[in-house]
Amino acid sequence: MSNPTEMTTPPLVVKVGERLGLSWRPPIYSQVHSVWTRLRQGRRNRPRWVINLAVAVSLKEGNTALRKLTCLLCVAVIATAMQVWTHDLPAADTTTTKPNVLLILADDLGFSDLGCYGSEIATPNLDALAQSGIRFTQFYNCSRCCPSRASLLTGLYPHQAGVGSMSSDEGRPGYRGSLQPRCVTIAQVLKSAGYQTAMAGKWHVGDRQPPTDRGFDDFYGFVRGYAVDSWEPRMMVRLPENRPRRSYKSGQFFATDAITDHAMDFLANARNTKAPWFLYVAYQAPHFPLQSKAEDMQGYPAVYARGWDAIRQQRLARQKKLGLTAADTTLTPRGRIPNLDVSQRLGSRTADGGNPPWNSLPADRRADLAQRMAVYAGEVTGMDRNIGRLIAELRSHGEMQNTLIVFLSDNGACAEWEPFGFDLQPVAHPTPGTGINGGTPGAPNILHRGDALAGMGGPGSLMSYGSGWANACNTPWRLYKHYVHEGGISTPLIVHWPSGTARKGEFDRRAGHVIDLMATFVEAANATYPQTAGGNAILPMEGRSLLPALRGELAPPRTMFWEHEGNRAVRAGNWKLVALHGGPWELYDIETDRTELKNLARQHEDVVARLSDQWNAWAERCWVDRRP
Ligand SMILES: [Ca+2]
Repeated sequence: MSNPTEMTTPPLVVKVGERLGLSWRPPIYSQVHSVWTRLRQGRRNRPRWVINLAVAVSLKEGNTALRKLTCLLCVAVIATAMQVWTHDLPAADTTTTKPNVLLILADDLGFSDLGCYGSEIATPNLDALAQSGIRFTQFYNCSRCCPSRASLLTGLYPHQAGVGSMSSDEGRPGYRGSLQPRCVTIAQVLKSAGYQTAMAGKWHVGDRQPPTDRGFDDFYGFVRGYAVDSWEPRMMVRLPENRPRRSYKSGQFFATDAITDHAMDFLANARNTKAPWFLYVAYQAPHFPLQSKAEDMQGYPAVYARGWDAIRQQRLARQKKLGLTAADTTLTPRGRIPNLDVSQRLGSRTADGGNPPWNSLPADRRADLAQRMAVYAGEVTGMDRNIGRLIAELRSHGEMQNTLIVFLSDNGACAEWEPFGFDLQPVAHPTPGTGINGGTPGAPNILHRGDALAGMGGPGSLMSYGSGWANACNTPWRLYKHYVHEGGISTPLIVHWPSGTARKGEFDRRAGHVIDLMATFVEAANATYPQTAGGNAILPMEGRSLLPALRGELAPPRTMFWEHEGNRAVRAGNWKLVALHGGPWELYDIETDRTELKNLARQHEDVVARLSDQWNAWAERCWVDRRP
């Protein structure tokens, strides 16, 4: 709390001073303000909060019993005095005490793609957020765009929400391809608690039910399809229709920038209402087609000329230095090629079925692949640049202190489908609100040479980067998006909320899941999660609030489950039981072997039996297919 201008709600003494034209604030203003805000926010939790503060103060000041007692008494006296003081104020104004909520979702961003998670990619704004917030080391998504988004928006497992697979209706209750009447979104719940709600970016949880039918007051982005051409403005739609939207001159549109432009417009609208706001910014970056502004990818081609083997080693070394991963963590072997048929057709197939050693590739192939990764990195830097714009906007309005910011990715880096990547054709006649939705396994690969290299990632260039680079972006874990091994479901998670936590720059090592975001926001907003909505019974939320982590409380053991495309897993304490579609159960001790290299299934058959029973019971309860 170094910047007093970030305060949201001045105490009376400051208000009076401001009325008199005085800008001076007492040195302890920040601390007093924090105490005051928390007391007004959390009347229900006040006793526990006061005790927590007393303990925190006493630990900071020393260990003697006398000091602890003194601090305890002091805090009790101050808290009692402030309680009396606040009791005399008008009823708590929810428009100022509830936190704003900014949820930022990246698309297909790997576990190690941020600087603060070990990357060489420049992400200074997210790194700064991490430095004054908390990074989670074991936070999980649902390994694919649609299931992760359905789960994080509803607080349910994807199949409970109706989106166990993609956005097509497969008929079965867990695989309807859209959010079902038995769930509500975070936007719906926070709206019922007085929030203004808005979304910008990628929806992908139901083609026929846009965000504005699910609690969002405003929307800009695309409802259908997995991605847009970032250089093509005609794919974006504004909802409700006829609301104001920005127009861009020819050549001025870039999707990540435009999503941010509209997100900032929505914030301006929300501020006019004086209500707290919930903003969901779902960037499509860095999902393919990989595209980047030239300014964002400067210097990257030379970096990636080193190749994926060197980058993997460098990232792991940085992760160890940061304290993100254990010092004895070993790098997994090069990842396997997901689709050997495509690999055979494109000429990338290897004898062992794994990604090839970088140095085994011809020079022209290395130049093409280095440029693909440079564009990807530029797209990540461009997203970070735009997050910096959002943060600057919050700061300029004094909203940083009491805005709960959460950043994460919806799945691990994307290996579709082999090491060389593919090249799509631009959509000639876009439909507003509809992005690209075509299949990709049949797409060709173009080997760019000479002058063509410089055009990669620019207008008309719609490419992916393949399994070799995806492997590097998930360093040091195994496998990729689609799979439920650690490389598929592990995401960076940054939580930033100065009014809500004293922890700064720390790692939190508890296991968490995107189902936790609903519970987190419900608690932070003092909202009520409904039992019914629109005449439909609503399933109880499955997750746990992350606020105990912000308060520094220990996490009790928990069990979490996954299924996607027949890949399945259960995490119970430190045990993880995981299987590929059609494959046998593998058992890992995540505490000592998060790289999933030492399969303990044979040594612990009892654990395998117990956890597989739990997985089957979960599958039965949550409409999950039990495929062989
Ligand atoms: Ca995704």
